[in-house]
Amino acid sequence: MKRSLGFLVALVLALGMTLPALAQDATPVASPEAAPPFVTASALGVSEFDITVTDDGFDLPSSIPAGRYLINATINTSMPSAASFFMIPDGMTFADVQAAFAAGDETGAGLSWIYHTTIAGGAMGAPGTVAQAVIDLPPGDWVVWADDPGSAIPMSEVQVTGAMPDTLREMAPTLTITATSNDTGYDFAVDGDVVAGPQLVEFYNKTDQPHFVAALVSPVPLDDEQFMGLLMMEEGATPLPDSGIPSLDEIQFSPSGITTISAGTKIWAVVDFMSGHNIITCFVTDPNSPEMAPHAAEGMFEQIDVP
Ligand SMILES: [Cu+2]
Repeated sequence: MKRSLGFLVALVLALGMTLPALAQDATPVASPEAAPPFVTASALGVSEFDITVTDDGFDLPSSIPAGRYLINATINTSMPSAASFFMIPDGMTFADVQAAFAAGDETGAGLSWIYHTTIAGGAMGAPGTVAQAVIDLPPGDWVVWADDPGSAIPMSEVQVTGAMPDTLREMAPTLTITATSNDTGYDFAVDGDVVAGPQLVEFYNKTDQPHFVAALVSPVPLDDEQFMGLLMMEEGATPLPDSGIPSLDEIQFSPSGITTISAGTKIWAVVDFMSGHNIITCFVTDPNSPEMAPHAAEGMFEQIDVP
């Protein structure tokens, strides 16, 4: 069991923190038809800016006034991807950040600063879609990246200028997901009804570590023990017939979800849920766990049946 978990951790570190990377080996998800954006800046009462993501980089303004923004991220990459923001920590430069990721330290030691800097998050989605999220950008030097340490997409530097407005427009999400702490690690609390298709989801990180929300869809309902069994399974292994656990290639990894955000942060993301037996989870490594376990292995997952 230990060996399997170790394997999963190694896999997650090798492929990065987010599921779009894992999705390359999973059942392909049908490309959604290009749909009009689900929310508009005028309806939300916030400013907006556009980002285009390709395999070659991010196209966006190099300087942005501080504030709460709707970001419209056109995903023109070959794989599901994201455009997400984190602040360059004090004492580091953009070049230092690039060097830290390029070093690809498998222990994660060279990236420990990412646990302490402000991660505002961003929008993620499938190629050919416009991913949307509302984020807060206080002033500072920021990096836009694919929310994935293993991504080959070059990061960009963005200056956020001025000061945050005194008042920020309230959002009206139909679903709230809260990251919480408990004795064994982290968990999700889900408030509201999840529907198939796009919806505005508030994600509030009320813990002391960064988290994301990834959605997996299983062909059969899984209880907590079965999901843990799935997590521990070695790649290519066949689940025992009476375990009720599907094989990994029967699990669909949704290209839609919520990017990583730092402790204390809120984001409002348009999440396009697939119907079926969803499990939301987070694979960010817990550096305080003895085996560098991902939060999922500490119980950070929640079953949601979407009609
Ligand atoms: Cu997490």
